[in-house]
Amino acid sequence: MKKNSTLNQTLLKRLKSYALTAGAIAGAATVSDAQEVIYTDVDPDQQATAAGDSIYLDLNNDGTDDFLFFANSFTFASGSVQRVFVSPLGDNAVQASLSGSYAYPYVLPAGNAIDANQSWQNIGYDQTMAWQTFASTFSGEYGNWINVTDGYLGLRLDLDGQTHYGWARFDVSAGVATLKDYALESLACLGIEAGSQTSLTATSAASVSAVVGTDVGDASNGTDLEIDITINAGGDANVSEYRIFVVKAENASAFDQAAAEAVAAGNYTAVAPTGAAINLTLDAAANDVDGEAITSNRTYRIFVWSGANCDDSQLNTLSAPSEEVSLEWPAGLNESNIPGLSIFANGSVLNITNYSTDNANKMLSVYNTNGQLVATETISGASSSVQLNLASGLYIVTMNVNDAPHSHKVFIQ
Ligand SMILES: [Ca+2]
Ligand SMILES: [Ca+2]
Ligand SMILES: [Ca+2]
Repeated sequence: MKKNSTLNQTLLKRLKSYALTAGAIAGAATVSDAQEVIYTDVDPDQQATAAGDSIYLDLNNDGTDDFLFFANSFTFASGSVQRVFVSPLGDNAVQASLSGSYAYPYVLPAGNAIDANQSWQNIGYDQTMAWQTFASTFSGEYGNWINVTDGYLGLRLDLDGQTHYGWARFDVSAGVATLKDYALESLACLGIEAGSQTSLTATSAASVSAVVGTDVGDASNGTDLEIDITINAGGDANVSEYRIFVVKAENASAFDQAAAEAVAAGNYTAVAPTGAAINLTLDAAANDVDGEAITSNRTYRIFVWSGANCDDSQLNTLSAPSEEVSLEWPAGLNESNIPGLSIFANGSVLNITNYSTDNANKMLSVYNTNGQLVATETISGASSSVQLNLASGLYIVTMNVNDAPHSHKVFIQ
């Protein structure tokens, strides 16, 4: 897509001050979230011809100037100097080489890449496009823009911390700079080709292909949860960071891309892409996406977010959810290995029936879901009833029967 606009009012006012003829003024296009090239034909072309002549370029047509071009040519008794400079304003930058304390903007041919992989300079003062000194004692020239027709200058625009790329087309000759047209890619971070009025294809961050969560411990924190992530066959294309989100199973159906973007740092686990499958257990302090500590006896689903190299949320992706993973406590809960044995709660009374009389006088242990021992009881006979003075909730009762551990979940009321 492309969009045409004319020079904005601010630029035109400045240019009029240099006795240039203003062209027709229409509504100037500004940067939006869309992916499009905003192209502006400078009509008529604008020139800086003599010492002090300036051209202010408002690359995104928002009323704030982004680059200053100026001629600085003069004569003296034994010669003359013809110079054209560019100053990127604010945090903007020009595609240029750096030599000592001088930056020399490149002359790009049509089609040349203008993107994050280039050399960008903002040295805080003038960058030399063209500098020619003609004198009886000395002649010299510096810069890439000496006698150039239809050269493209690569431009990088910072808009509220987001990076945009664009170009401007100039002729430079004999100390005269002529701005002909310019363009800016509206989608942050996406590069542009010199001279092009068509957007490049934006590449979303590759989504991972499979996520599995497994209960591997009984610490009742993040270390119980092992995460296995299968990377797509295409690898980590355009991924700068993965984020592992642990979502309560009951909330998983509502967890979408927008929700993922809003999860606070500290409530996910960040992993750098390496090209390899990812296998890790979470930290003990890991939280779910609601900011609650990961713990036992909860059921979760895991999502993996792929953050794009380009800092633009439109290019981030979110995986499908994992299957449900329940963090059981204790691991290996074994509720059925003793035929006939039954452990159940009736209100606050724990009933144990039909355990082996060979193992009478056994110690029975009661744990809360944090793994803390909260009660012990000695029981005997074929059946027992034990009054427990515990808060209402889920507990784990363990007992050895014929030297085999036996565990059972009970809900005490
Ligand atoms: Ca601007
Ligand atoms: Ca033009
Ligand atoms: Ca567990």
